[in-house]
Amino acid sequence: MRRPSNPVNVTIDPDRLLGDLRRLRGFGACGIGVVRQSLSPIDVESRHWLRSRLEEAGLDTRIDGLGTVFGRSRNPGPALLIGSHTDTQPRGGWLDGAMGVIYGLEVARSLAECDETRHLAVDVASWIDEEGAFSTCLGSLAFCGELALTNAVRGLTNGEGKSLGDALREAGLEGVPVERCERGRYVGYAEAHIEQGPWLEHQGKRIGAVTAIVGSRNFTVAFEGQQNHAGTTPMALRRDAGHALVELAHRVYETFPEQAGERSVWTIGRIALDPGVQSIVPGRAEMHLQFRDEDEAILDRLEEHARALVAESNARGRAEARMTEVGKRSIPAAMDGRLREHIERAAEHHAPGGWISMPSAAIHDAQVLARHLPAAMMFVPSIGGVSHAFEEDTSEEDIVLGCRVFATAAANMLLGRLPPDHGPAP
Ligand code: HGY
Ligand code: MN
Ligand code: MN
Repeated sequence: MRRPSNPVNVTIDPDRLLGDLRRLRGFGACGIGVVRQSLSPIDVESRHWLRSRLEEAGLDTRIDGLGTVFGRSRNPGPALLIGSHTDTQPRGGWLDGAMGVIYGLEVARSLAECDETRHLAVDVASWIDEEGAFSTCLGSLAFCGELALTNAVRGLTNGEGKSLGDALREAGLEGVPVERCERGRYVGYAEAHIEQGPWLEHQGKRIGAVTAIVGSRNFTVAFEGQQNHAGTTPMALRRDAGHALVELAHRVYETFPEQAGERSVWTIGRIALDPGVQSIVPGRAEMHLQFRDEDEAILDRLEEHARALVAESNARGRAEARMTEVGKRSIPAAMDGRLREHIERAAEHHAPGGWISMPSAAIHDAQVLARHLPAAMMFVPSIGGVSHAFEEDTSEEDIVLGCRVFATAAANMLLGRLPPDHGPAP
């Protein structure tokens, strides 16, 4: 579907953009990948660097009481809020989140350098802990007033067992106010991100205008059997927690397809056997089950089915299984049709016919902001569809093209100018 292009075109500085992306990659570089989990010393260091770059771009900056980095335009609103995250998975790629934050920095600079857009207000945010070292989308949830820094939240721990409270104290952020969304300041929120999947590359497209973002639910299933001798305990007498876990995992993969939607996904991302040694029948076991879909009704159906499989496991009597939801579930969100149309028009302007509208199978801060502001997302291709892995990458040409499209779309979102033929959003 072709759309006429946008009335305003913005010039970015590709070398400056790539230079900042490469510099950010250096904070926690691990071979070709990046390890920069929320509030780790290297993450805090990178936040201070990012703050300095936002300062140099002429924005009023701060790092808030959770670690989110903000750059606020000195121009009067209404503003466009551009954000993403710079924290990574335990073994992450150099672009997941980071690209969208540096796009925001580059858009703020580029609009300020153009006579036709210098009066426009762009605020930039790097949300803390989108990747959930402590709690997924921690910074955007707090900004939107959906999460407060209570003692329970301070007590959340990361993979090393460090509490959020201790991490904030070590980062020098204890007692610093947590920023909240200023009512009436924003025309909307826009986030650019790598696709992290194969669809753009498979279809030979270079830009994705996101229609909706999936929801995600996370559970642990804990199994309580009886630890025993691996040699002397007859098979018929065992209460092998590991056996019960493997059986349930098999039933998930065997039966989920009949309950799932067309784009549902499910993952058993972690399995632990206790004590995990070869001559002991595991008395305890735990597995982590996550599933995602755009439709809450399908997520409900998958959850109900998973609970039925747990009941079925318990009926086998091998070990007692308990399914518990962990973390805050991510709720599916539709993106704003008018903002999305600005992305589609900008894509048509810079890459005629080289774009598609598509859903996001990854979780993003944009689905939190979408509950409070009109929100839009734009994707660039991931090479081989790989992400959440050191090998994650996108060609420099696609990174630069994506920023051109995003900057043009951002300017037009602020100008609120859709060409006269703007019909209702599809
Ligand atoms: O899991 C996700 O979808 C996101 O990349 N954290
Ligand atoms: Mn991620
Ligand atoms: Mn991300």
